[in-house]
Amino acid sequence: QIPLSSRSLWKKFAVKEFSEKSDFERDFVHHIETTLARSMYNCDDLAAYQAASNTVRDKLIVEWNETQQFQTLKDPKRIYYLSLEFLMGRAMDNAMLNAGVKDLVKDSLSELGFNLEDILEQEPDAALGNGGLGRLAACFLDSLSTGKYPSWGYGLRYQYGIFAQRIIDGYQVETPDYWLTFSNPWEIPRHEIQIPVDFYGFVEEEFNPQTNETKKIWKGGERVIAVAYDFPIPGYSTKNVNNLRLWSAKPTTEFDFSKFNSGDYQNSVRLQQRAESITAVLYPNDNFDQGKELRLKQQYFWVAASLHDIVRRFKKTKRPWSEFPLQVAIQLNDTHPTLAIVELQRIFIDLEGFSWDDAWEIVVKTFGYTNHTVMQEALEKWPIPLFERLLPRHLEIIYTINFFFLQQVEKKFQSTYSQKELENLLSSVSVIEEYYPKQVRMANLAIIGSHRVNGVAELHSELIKTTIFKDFVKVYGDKKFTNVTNGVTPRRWLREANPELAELIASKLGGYEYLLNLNLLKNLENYLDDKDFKHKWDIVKLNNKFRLTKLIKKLTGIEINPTEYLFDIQVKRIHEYKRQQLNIFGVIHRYLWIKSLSPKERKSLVQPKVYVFGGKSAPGYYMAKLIIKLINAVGELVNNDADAEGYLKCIFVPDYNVSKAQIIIPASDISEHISTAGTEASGTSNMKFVLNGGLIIGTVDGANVEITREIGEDNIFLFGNLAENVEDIRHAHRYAPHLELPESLKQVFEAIESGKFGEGDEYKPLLDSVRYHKDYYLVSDDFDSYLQAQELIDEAYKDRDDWIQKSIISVANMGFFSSDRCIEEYAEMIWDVEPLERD
Ligand code: GP0
Repeated sequence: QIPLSSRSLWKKFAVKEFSEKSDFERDFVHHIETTLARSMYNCDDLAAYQAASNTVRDKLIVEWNETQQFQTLKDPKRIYYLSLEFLMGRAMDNAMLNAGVKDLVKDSLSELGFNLEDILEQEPDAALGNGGLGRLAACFLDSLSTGKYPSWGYGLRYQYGIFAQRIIDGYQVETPDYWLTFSNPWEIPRHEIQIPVDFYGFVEEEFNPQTNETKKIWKGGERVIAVAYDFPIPGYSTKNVNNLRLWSAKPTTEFDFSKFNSGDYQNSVRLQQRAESITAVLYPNDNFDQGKELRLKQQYFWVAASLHDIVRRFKKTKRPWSEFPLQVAIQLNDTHPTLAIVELQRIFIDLEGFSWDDAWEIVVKTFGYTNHTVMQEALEKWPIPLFERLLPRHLEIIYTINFFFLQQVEKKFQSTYSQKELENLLSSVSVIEEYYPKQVRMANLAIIGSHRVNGVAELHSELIKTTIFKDFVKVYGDKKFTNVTNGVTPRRWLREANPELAELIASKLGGYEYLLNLNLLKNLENYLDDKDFKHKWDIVKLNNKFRLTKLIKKLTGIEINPTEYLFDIQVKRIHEYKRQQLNIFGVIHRYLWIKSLSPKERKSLVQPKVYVFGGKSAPGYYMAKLIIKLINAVGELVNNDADAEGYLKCIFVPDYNVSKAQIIIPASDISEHISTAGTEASGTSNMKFVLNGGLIIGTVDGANVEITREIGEDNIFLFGNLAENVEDIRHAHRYAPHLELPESLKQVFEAIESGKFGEGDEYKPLLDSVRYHKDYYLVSDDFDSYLQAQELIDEAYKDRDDWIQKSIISVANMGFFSSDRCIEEYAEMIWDVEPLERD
């Protein structure tokens, strides 16, 4: 506590944010000369980036401090968003735009001899996520800050984010993404916030003679320290700056000599170093559970530190425990943080002395769980032996949770169900899977421990109720299950990614207010007959194509003249269910067709197209890697074939990430969202593409359904079997001796096997998965329908005026897909929190 007499001095010297060019320039030079110990004679773009970002960061931190102080004073209910992934991308441009100082910084830097756009290129992506799930978390943080919701994100500060992808001879090669080489101005290390986290050990019973009760006490065997790193999250057009707290694992400083009594110094150092490995690397799997011990360690480490922090913050307010769920809402982003349910119950009963029932009531009111997939292979399960070794006390608590839950189920159904039916129900909803080995089912635990479960698009939320979680609907009724359709932040995905389009829109809508109320886009429909506007709309798209072709040239050496081509783009993680194989088979089909035409026919029949692919495969996902190889091999042939010159290009953009997405997405005429119906929970890039004036070809899946409803079915190219028929078709495949392929696909397979794309045999597993292995993803069933939709696209693109019209109508009706709307829905239906206006 600073004595009152000193405070005026503090106030006098309180940091003021820069608000004029000269302030920025002064602070910039200050950072160059002190923070970086450089000078004007020794200042490259990297140094300039660091000084500029430190200057912008200073501004953020002033507001961040005030926001946090204000929230501490008001003590509102807070939202805690627990996510193992935050796919943030770059921070600098976003921070300037949100604070409204980009022009000022640009001019200042130019006066100082630098070009802002070059400086921004110096920043590495913060790529602490795999794909949709992690990027959704990042969009949510932006909307939480913008909407002034008191909220914290909690995650892990991996030293290595998602690997960088290189393409060598057509194959994906992974290289480590050490993103912290240069000090990171966007994080504030809180070395003083150190939270001990224990693992292993055993459970002891302690008898209390006063109460005559025995208490269970967990004595952990290995201790690791969680150190906090804080990332300020600025809102748009507000001084509200929330916090993202990421934990980093450090060794304890207390040295347990008893463990190392042999005097083996080298080994004891090695043991200490092991602590750091917990937060070393992000697991590079998307929609897939690998079940590795280190991953479970990551999960507990993160959950334990975060809950400790949350409980400590609550205790400081001196409120009664019964108010905990009135002050704290914790959202579980997928099942990864499900241990939080168990940890909170443990804190209440083992450490705070609650009764089981009192504790459990609070726990369930506190948590909400978001499901992101119905894919079986993504559902997390942990083998009991592993669990028991790593977290013995937590396993006991899980058993007790399960015991009371199953008892309740039994009571509810014993009079109406037969013995057999009851047994089936119990074994399906049980947290424990009674198989070899026995496993803990994290989704079941998450459902039982949360007051609300949500899917991420309407179709998906219906599917979870009728498939993977249908037995829980029997137990709870369907009120516990709800939908919050995903969204994206228009600040990053329109204004930052597509400044020209954002500005054109602003010129018609009277400013940038629409970035805060995306439904205002609707007014664009007033300009459907405005020739000048439509022309400008077209030019913006062309300019964005130029931007993309420049990037393609830089990354692949391939030159493309954007004025000639329709741009067809599929960028997302490579996955059989997302069906990049369907797309590349379609490209091959088109290539064969072009080859079969005379030059004259080509000229009159072929719509020139460039197909752009991008995305990473999990390092161990053989089939996905084969798809990448095929795409690159097709590109190699097609891009060098004189017959196809001017008609067809096929590009694989290496190392797809957030900052590349910001260049790729605004350039599309068509983007592909073609997952087997019922498999893609939502998809979010579909929203980004349409928001940027691209049309889409897609299946009736995920959020495509709602996009269609909003923009109208004339403005989207749908194809393929419906989700409701997929199971029957799969069933038929299972019992067919071999699949009858459509003629079109047969030709494609023959071309592949003939060795056109290198060794024909190489792709056998990919072709066989369709031909002989039951075509689980319905590639053969949807292929002709897909080709037809592509033909419709070619046809529609000929009427350019109508195409532009479709594009404008689509953008005008995308208001619903702002992540601001998602956050409002969560706030109202799940969290029961209100924004807190800073006065
Ligand atoms: C779902 F289960 N998603 C998972 C996962 O492990 N990783 C992941 O990114 C995605 C879904 O596939 C999605 O449909 C969805 O939109 C996103 O989570 C956010 O809900 C793809 O974008």
